[in-house]
Amino acid sequence: MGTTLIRNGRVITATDDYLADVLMQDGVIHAIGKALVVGEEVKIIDATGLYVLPGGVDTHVHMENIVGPSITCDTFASGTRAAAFGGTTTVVDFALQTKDDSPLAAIARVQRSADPQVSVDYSLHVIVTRVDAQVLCDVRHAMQHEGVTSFKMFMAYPGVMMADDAAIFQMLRQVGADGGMVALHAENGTVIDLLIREALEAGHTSPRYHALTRPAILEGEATHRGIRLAELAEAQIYFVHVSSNQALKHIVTARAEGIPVFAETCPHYLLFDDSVYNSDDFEIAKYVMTPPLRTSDDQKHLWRALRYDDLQVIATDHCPFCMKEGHKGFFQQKMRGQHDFSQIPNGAPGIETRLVSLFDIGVMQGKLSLNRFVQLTSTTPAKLFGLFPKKGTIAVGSDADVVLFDPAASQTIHARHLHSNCDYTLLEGRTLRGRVEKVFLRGQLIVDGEQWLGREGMGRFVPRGTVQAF
Ligand code: DUC
Ligand code: ZN
Ligand code: ZN
Repeated sequence: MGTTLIRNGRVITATDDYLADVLMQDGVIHAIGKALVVGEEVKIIDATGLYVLPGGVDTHVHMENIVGPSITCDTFASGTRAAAFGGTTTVVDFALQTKDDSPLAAIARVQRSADPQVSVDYSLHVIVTRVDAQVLCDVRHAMQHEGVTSFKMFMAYPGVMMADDAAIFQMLRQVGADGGMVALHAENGTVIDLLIREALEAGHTSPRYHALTRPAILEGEATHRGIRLAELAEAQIYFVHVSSNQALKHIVTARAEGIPVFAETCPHYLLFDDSVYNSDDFEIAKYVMTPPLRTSDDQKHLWRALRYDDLQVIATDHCPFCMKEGHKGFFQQKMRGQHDFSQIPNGAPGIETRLVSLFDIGVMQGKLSLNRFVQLTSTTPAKLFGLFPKKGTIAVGSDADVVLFDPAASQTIHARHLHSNCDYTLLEGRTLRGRVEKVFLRGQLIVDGEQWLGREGMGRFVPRGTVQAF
């Protein structure tokens, strides 16, 4: 494997900011220093004027995920290529435990599909839908022998993915004691289902009813319930896709009480608010994600929480479905819900635009420091999900997953220029400051401007350790 020196870049980690040279050798960061002297065989890349960032870690993505009759339109090949172009070099996707199988079978199934396709490193959370003694045994085995240390559970989607409170409590108790993480989708599923049924009975079929039937108070109620279950179980807990102050206020209180509660939000909750739903045009199906977009007041609370560490991660929840049926051969996508909002598959793309959009609206608008930007998008997700310090920082011995980022460049986003299979981006036509120039995965240059140098199958499954939050 070649040796590459990144010369004279501005190295930014969660804690540091300095000019240095970074030497990458054998897939890891070998040395960091001023004016490093190297042999002629070493490839030198001049990074003057560029930020040298640790590769992004996106701990919430969905490739080839089966959601009822739909399947997310990014394969592991297209989705991880899009991730790389966006400066993300590690993703954590999901392995769904179906009704009959075990978490271990779910992991093996997804690995078989992902391994030959991925071009960045990856891991998996298991979605646990059913808990019994055997499942708990398999969960412990996954943690100890498979390097899978996090498990997602749903408080929504009754009859499909929802786990009841006792199942969640059992998982929290065991996984927490073993040092892993239960990640919760917190919404009161049974009340939401009732509201959906009532809306449809009243003839309300337009996508705007997606948001109206998933009110923030039901996210808040479930978040509070999840926290109390974690408190009783004496377990750490992680809330995915926090969108509202109704949820946040319980997280803030619990953290102040010393309960180890952690949470993410997603770029779309920071970029858009619920004013997009003021229409009956089917175009707004693009914004049908769960939870839905909230008010501009909620958005202010999310920013405050990001600044004061009540939210620790910004992950994408990249869950892409095409607007046009048949685009790149994908069917049963957003158009399924043309006459019934409840049939619109929930989710939106975002993996390629995470870093640049947060750099623009966060760093450039003075809401996040550069260090905090790195911490939220790389370091803390790596720590919370047992990937640090292999991933999530620039340090001697860490994987040489490095992004050269140009803060002075800008770009206008168009779906046709992105690398996802999705046929739209929520950021269409928006000009953003900052650009990912080069991306290295374990020392290998995989993105060079617009050029793709990566290869399907070069990404690796990364066994993870326990939570490093304290
Ligand atoms: N939850 C997710 O985390 N992703 C997609 C849909 C959902 O409900
Ligand atoms: Zn969810
Ligand atoms: Zn998700």
